[in-house]
Amino acid sequence: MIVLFVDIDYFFAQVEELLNPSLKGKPVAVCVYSGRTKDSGAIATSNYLARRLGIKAGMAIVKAKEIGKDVIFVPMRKDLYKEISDRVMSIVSTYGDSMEIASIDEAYVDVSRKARNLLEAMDLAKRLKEDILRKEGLRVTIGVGPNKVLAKIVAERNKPDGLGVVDNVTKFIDEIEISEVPGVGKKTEEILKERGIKTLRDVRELRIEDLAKLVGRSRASYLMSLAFNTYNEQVKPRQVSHRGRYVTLTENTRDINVILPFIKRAVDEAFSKINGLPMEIYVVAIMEDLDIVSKGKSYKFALTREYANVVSIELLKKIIESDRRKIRRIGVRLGKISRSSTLEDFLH
Ligand code: TTP
Ligand code: CA
Repeated sequence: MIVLFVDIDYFFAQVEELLNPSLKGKPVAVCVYSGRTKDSGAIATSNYLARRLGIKAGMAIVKAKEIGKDVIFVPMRKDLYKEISDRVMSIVSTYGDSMEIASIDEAYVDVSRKARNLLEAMDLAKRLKEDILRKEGLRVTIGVGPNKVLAKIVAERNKPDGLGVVDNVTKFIDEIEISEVPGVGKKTEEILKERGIKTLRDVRELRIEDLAKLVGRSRASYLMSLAFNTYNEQVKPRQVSHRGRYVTLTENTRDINVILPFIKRAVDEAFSKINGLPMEIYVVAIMEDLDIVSKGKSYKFALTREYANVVSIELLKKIIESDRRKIRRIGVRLGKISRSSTLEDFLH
């Protein structure tokens, strides 16, 4: 297996820089205001200049303002980041055979069939980085590895604007610190550290029964599988059931201009319900006599909301051309949704 892990650098803050070039070169922090008092709330993320001053995700805004007098504080615009994330994920999805969206700014892509070896995978990753920069103006870090976890760890080590590869797998695994392993919390790390277990090489020296006594059976087998390089969880574009949204028109009609704003609303609302991106879209029309006509389309890549808006109009036109009745309700169904899944899945 060859997996790419793609992680957008200081995501929310980078988007703010992108949209407001005057922020470039200055420390920037994105704030989630709780609204209780003027500055109550926390920092969602910050760019690297602000991080150097000690301003990091999770810090209280009040505290951040104390230590960073010259820092530019901007309010979080989640919908905007979601939209941009969708577009980046759509680009990413074309580079592999399956994609797993892990969070708003992270995804795994299985490139085993697109790249015959690590060198080719590196080349693919390099092109993907350039593609995202050219099309969206954003910098990402990519990790290339023989499984999801190793790809994520090597990406983490190469942030920001980096490209990392696990070429010597055994050596790489030997040197992984427990604190670097995704899905392993502080508590587990402490328990192991107390017993002198710091790296995956140390883990390999243990018997699984003894490790299980310390950290529980599922965590023990997770760590063992990583240490012995048998971890092979697949990149899962887990198909959730179709998600849809229907709206009733103000009058029964066949006039596309009247229907357009309704279908746009249906697409937008269907998208806001899903945690991922669809590869399939259907437009469903409920006719004046309550009969149902639908037209759909499947793709090999994940659709952004914008693209889905365009496709939905095409499909609506097809319905109107193929049927003479007036439409009463219009809906959109999204299918083959690649949903985020986390490494915690392994633990359950
Ligand atoms: P991260 O991937 O943790 O961080 P990042 O993208 O800001 O920085 P980098 O990858 O370069 O280390 O988080 C992704 C986004 O999630 C981040 O831009 C903002 C958001 N986020 C929060 O809203 N609250 C938080 O506590 C964290 C950690 C992130
Ligand atoms: Ca990130």
